[in-house]
Amino acid sequence: MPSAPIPTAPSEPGPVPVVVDDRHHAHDPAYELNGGRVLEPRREVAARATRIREALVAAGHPVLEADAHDLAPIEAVHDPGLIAFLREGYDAWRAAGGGEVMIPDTFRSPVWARGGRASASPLAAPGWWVFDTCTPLVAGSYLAARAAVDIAMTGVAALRAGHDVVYGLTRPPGHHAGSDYLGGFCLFNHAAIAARALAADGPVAILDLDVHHGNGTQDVFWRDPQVHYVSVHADPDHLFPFFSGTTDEVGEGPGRGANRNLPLPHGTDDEGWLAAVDEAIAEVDARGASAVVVSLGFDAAAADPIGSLGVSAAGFAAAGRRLAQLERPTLLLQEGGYALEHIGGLACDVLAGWTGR
Ligand code: SP5
Ligand code: ZN
Repeated sequence: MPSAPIPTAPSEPGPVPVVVDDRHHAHDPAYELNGGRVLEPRREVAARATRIREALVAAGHPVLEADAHDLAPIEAVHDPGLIAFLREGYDAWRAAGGGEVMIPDTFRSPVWARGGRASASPLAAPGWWVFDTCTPLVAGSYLAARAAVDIAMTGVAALRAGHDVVYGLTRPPGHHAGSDYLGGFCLFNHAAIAARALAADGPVAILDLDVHHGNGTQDVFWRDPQVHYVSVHADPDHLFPFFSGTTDEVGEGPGRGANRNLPLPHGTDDEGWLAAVDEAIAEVDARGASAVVVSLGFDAAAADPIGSLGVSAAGFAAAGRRLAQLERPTLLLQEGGYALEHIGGLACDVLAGWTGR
């Protein structure tokens, strides 16, 4: 544990609404291709959300069902072609002879002339839109992706209605998805969608605590000064997404200076992680965000099977306390976290830290 004094409790401790939507169960591919191997079952499973929900309910937090939203907030972030691919690509792939689980076998590459050209073949579509083999798609993936966005947008509405903090139990995760690509277990980027919606009311910060760099969120707001992206993650020299997440990535044009990456060495524990979280929070505070979206992954935990850092339960509780100290309306959105026996407890720890219990 760090030697910093424990912050004072926020003014209104109490239960935190947890927004849920059971349609996430529709995204349940049998396997993924990970490290050149068939991984069955996958890491990113429905039980993740079930475990977190059960733990939060047991801790006394009330459940709020997500309201349906139209496509407008999704279209404010994602390319129409990507949306159409998620909605229709699987059926077209199957009709063209593709297998039960849609995983690309041919990827476009930026070194091809003009970045390659789109093919008319439905068998090529996943290789155009998806950047890895760990994000298999099935018939229900679109429904689940829409449900996660409904959760995030219901959270936005709850903040506007006056809640100071809301927990959106979004699954699948979103922060690796960019405007016109998806991957890293992520379909629609619900944190980016919520942040863009909130940006209509004033400047927004996205604080990304998932162990992986949120390359998709960074890309969405790369040139956007209205949404400040700050990420604490494992150094991409040793962890996915490998090709993004270094300190020299600061945004461009009007967005220059509104992107901040804080990569950490392999094995960083509570002390180093919380020091980076403090730095991230100080930067969010200094830029004067009127609302904060937290991309909340639990894969920085020492127990996580695919993470590389060593954060403890006490570390997550301390992060919750520090987030509350920002005293900004805050939407917590679930990203990663794969240690099924631990993630429910970690969610409770973050909220216990927030509410000072
Ligand atoms: C949202 C989120 O946490 N996405 C993470 C996606 C990680 N996908 C890549 C996993 C590659 C892991 N290979 C591991 C071999 C380990 N033993
Ligand atoms: Zn992650």
